[in-house]
Amino acid sequence: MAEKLTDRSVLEPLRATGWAEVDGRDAIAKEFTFANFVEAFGFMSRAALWAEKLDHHPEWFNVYKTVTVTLSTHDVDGLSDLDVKLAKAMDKLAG
Ligand code: H2B
Repeated sequence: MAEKLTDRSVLEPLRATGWAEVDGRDAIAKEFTFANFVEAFGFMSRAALWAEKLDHHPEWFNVYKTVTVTLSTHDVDGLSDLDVKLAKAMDKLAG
């Protein structure tokens, strides 16, 4: 079971890669932009495998080569370590 983040300092390195806290909600979001739709969809496919592995799933929205991702843990109604893990995995996948 995921646990709500108590140490918010773990968000600091994510801010540096473009993640930002969402207004009015305990969640983080980032917009990823790729060269084209196939690259964007490839990222989503690879991220989906990570999501399954972590049993933790993104909220996301794709328009052409842009993927907007919001991460939050529904089970704890806020951010947990799983959001940090998935955010880091996504940053790696996006290159
Ligand atoms: N994803 C996210 N983002 N938050 C959750 O609380 C969550 C999830 N819970 N994926 C998982 C699945 C849970 O529903 C299953 C039963 O483990």
